[in-house]
Amino acid sequence: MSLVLGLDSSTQSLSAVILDTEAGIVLADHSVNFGDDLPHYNQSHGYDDSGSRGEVSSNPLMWLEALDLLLVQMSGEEIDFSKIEAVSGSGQQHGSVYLKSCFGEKLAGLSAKKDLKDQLAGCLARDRSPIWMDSSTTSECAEIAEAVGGNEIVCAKSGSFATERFTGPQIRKFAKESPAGYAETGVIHLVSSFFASIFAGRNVPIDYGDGAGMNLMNLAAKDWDADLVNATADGLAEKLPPCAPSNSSSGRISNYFVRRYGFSPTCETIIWSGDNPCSLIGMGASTPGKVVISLGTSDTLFAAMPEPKTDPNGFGHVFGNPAGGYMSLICFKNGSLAREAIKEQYGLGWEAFETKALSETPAGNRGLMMLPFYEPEITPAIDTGGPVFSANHEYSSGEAVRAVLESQFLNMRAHSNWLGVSPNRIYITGGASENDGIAQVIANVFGVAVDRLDVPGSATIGAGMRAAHGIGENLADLESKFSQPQEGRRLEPEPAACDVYNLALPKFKAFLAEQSAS
Ligand code: ADP
Ligand code: XUL
Repeated sequence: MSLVLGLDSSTQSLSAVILDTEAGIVLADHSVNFGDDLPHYNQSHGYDDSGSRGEVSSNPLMWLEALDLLLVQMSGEEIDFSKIEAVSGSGQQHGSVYLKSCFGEKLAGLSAKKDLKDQLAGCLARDRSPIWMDSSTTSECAEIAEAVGGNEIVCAKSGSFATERFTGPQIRKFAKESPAGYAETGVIHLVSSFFASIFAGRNVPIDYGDGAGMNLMNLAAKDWDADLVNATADGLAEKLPPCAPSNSSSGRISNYFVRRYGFSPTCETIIWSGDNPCSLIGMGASTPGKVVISLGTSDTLFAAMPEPKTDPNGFGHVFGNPAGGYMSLICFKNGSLAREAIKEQYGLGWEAFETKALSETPAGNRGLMMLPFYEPEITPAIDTGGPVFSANHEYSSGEAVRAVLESQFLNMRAHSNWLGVSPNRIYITGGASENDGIAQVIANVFGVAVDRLDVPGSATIGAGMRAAHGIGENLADLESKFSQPQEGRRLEPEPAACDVYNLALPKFKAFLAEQSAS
């Protein structure tokens, strides 16, 4: 029996699975919800968005407390960590943690008698970690692009235009606004490499998957790009951990986990990656051909790519594929955020939300559309100051549910064209993928069948599979064991509805263009 541990530090929760890779089964599945389980941080969804200029951040101490809490809870369930052979993880992408130079030394000497949070609090050079929802760095993006000769160059080098939520522009903003804090910073980690360092007991590299979401890594060279680094902030080269392939080992697990939780001292740690790259693995989509839509806090659409191909409009991204090569990703910020807003506004549960979408209204919603941009949207980059409805009409709850879903997936279809792929099936994952109403709208808007996998949390499972891959297991074998579609849950496209959406697409685009211009 070969057991591995996969973790996922996402926007709202920290989750863990234990995989038996020989048998192909998930032995344990645990989660700590930041808002519910750690209410003293006052971050009901895992972040603080009270900043006035689009700043969104999380408290890194909350993440550390969540890690100890999760492992305590798992120990309480009599999980025996001593049999785990390897650990890896997944982190929400782009978020950054600013640490003093003492961080590495402190990690090496952690006491198993004290909590991580109490021992590491003194190492933080910044008490906040900006996360992917932050949209406050428009001027920093423009400055970086100008310094290297334009966004086309930033994109050719890094795989993306200079992008507000990406780590480089966030670092630049911190360096400009808090020069003393920036000077005190010895190392800047991503959420993924921060957690990976804690498990390894030392500063570890950033993997190519997550490193590509920083506007700092040169995609072709798979290393920090001197022009981008210099354009971002003075002295940044010394503060970045090295880049490394996603299956790199970072050595044996730190003594902290051996003494406190009973891990074996021979347990290997594999560096972490971003949640979307991990999800690519967990969905069994590491080779080109499968398109995945992840319906989490944000919605993302991604696929493995044989060669890096960039989005001429600047909304899509190219990241490293943890299995080697590249992946594309398009992120829609108002995913579950918008669906939840409609659910709350009309006082619905998810079940009612699902039924209404399916039964009370026809496909096309009799022309009633909306732009569901409760928060400034990433794809396309637009701030409508809240949702915009196409008709001056009081939307019933059924009409509102259908409007939010149809507009979200028409928007996704309109903005994924550049990939040039016509999938014959879409694989969905994330918290909202359980919802048949949502899945059916996706099948109809894209005109292809939609499948779900047999496992919960593709990023967490993908992290576990990456741990096994890191100690030499074959990724294709792991995918054949863990990434199988659920039997009997495929949703086929309904031809009449597909026709309606083919006609609705240009109308949606025109509505969007009209609002973008105003
Ligand atoms: P993240 O990884 O970004 O933290 P998850 O993939 O865990 O997010 O998804 C969480 C989201 O899933 C919640 O914010 C919630 O809105 C949504 N969700 C959960 N259950 C359902 C459901 N039955 N129908 C629609 N959405 C759901
Ligand atoms: C991807 C993105 C989000 C985060 C949060 O670019 O910003 O999907 O990874 O999950």
